[in-house]
Amino acid sequence: MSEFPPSTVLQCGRHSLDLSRPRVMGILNATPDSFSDGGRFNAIDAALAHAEHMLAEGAAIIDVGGESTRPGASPVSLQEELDRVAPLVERLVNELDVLVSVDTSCPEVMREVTALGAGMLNDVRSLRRPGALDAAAASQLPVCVMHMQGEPGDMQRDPHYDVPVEDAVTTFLAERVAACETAGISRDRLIVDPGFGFAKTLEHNLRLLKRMDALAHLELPVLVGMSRKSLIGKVLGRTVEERLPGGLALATLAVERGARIIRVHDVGPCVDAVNMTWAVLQEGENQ
Ligand code: 7PJ
Repeated sequence: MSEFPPSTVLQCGRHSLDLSRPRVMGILNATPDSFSDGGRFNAIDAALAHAEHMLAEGAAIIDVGGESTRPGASPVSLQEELDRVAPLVERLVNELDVLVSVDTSCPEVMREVTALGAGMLNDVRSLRRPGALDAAAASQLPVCVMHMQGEPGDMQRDPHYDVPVEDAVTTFLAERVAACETAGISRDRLIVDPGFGFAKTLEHNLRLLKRMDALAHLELPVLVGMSRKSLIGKVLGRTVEERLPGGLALATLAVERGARIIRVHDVGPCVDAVNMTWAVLQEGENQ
C-alpha cells in the first residue's frame, strides 16, 4: 500500500499540495440555495465563513462548485455558473489564501477562475466538453478527471457495464489521461477519480470501492467523493443528514486502498478518520 500512489507534490498555482499522505478536500457549494436565503452578498459571506470553518478543521483544499451534478439535475447557463463561482473564488483566494479547486466542465469558467487564482480544476466530465482540454492545458493547473458514463441528467437510467466496473473505469480514465497528455497536460498535473455515484448502481459503487486498487495501474493520485451520497442511504436507510458515520467508513476504506484526496462535506470528522487510518497504515513503514 505504501508504494501506491507515487509520493508526489502537486504544484497548484501559488500553492503546493503534498500528496505523500492523504488530504481532505472540503466541498463548498455555490448553488443559490446552499447558504442562507438572503441576497447574493449574504450568500457569499456565508460561503466564506463556511470555508474558513473547513480550513480550521483541516481541509487542504476547498472545492467550489456552481453546477449541481446530482442525478437528474438540470444544466445551468454559463453566465449563471460564472456569476455563482467567480466572486466566491476571488474572495477565497484573496481573503483566505486557500488552495481553491473549481468543480466545472466549462472552458470559460476554467479560464476565468484560473485568472482569479484558483489552484486546481475538477471536471466530472473529464474535459470532454469542446475546448475544455485546451482551457485546462493553458491553465497550467492540476486537473482531476473523473469517470462518468453519460451526463448527470440521464446517467442513473439503468447504468450498465460490459466488463467489471473497476475495469471499465480504469480503461476510461486511461483514455482520458492519454487525451490530457496529448493536449499538453503532463502526468504530474493529473489526478484521477472513479466517480462514485455517477452512472453506477449500488452494486457498482460497492464493488468499485472494494476493487479500487485496480486504479493503481494508472500510477496517479486518486481522489474519491462519497460524502453523503445515496449509496450510503441505500445500504443504511439513512437520510442525507444521517450519512456521516457511513461516509467515514467509506473514507477509511478508500484511504486504505490508496486514495490521496477525500472530497467531503464534513471536514473535521473526516480528517480524524483519515489521520487515524493513515497512522495504522504507516506503522512500521519507515523502519
Ligand atoms: C464528485 C465531484 C466526485 C469529483 C461531485 C456530490 C455530487 N467531483 N463533484 N468527484 N461529486 N471529483 O458531491 O454529491 O465524486 S457533485
